[in-house]
Amino acid sequence: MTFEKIHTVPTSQELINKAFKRAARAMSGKTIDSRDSRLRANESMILTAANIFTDNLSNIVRRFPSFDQLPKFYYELTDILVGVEKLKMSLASIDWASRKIHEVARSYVGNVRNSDIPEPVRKEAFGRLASIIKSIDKDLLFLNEARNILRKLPDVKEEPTIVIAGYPNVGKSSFVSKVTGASPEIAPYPFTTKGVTIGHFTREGVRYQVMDTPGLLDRPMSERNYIERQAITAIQFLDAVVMFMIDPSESCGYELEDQKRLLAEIRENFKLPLLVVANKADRPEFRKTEEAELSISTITGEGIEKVMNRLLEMIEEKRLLSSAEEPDKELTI
Ligand SMILES: Nc1nc2c(ncn2[C@@H]2O[C@H](COP(=O)(O)OP(=O)(O)O)[C@@H](O)[C@H]2O)c(=O)[nH]1
Ligand SMILES: [Mg+2]
Repeated sequence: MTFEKIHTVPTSQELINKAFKRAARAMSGKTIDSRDSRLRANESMILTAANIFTDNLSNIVRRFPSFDQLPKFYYELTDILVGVEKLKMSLASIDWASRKIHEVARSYVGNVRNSDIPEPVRKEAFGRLASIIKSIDKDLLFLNEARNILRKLPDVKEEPTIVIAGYPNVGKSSFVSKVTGASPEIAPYPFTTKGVTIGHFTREGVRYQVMDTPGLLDRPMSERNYIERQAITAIQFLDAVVMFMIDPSESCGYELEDQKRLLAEIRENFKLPLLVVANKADRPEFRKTEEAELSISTITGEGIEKVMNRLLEMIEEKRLLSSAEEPDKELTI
């Protein structure tokens, strides 16, 4: 996943300890028996410390993805969760510090060469290097927090996706298992306690993704806070269609009227193609409703093939449409 290779970002104090320890160690065992060897020893301590700093700093920057190249879904989530501009600014500070360290080290190496007693010059150099690192303390802390948040983002592939919506217990999970075979993985998703369930299936060589979003698309929008709505908004940046599942038998525990209201809400606010499917056709209380285009039973399997064909058709139609126009980035719920 995009964010998994971001390692823990060290604090400024950790960086300082590491660099100066290594600089001291580089000197141990060296015989210092002349002015020349003393100069060289101090010079190389400065260079060793500076190299440790710049290596570590450029590794931090390199391991963050370049945000403008992120898939829209991840870009949106990153922006909601930590702020893309703030990330860019902190990474720019790290870059700046790295260049500054290089510059300062070079100039002090010159000073050491021209000095009679090199130790105080080297100590001054270490002081300057340490204060550059301390000046980016907040950026390092922020990047580490960001890293801890971003690495928990779900592993959502850039594959055509079917997002399942509908009240709890209507049969969403049963549907995902039925069409994706093996037990789907559960990926953590921000602002949900249950994460999202993601399964895959392949048709004619194309891999598709089926996503169930417990806690997100299974209750009225009015029950959500701003940040949850943003998390829902990000879903719309996937290459996805929505299957809204209703349970006309009401054995899910929610009245059909409530289910219809949620459907209307999602239809109104969610700018993705939507297919309404009635589940539990095997139950005696099942009755057809005009909202549902198709009926299925995830237990007997009836109707599922038809639903899948229709969903794939919708994905294809969406693809043809969106190649004509770019989706609106300002979508909100
Ligand atoms: N009779 C019947 N029960 C179903 C069907 N699909 C799901 N169920 C049952 O409905 C309950 C909730 O299913 P689940 O897939 O967990 O619903 P979710 O909460 O929407 O994910 C479970 O007890 C399922 O066995 C169906 O087509 N027919
Ligand atoms: Mg479920």
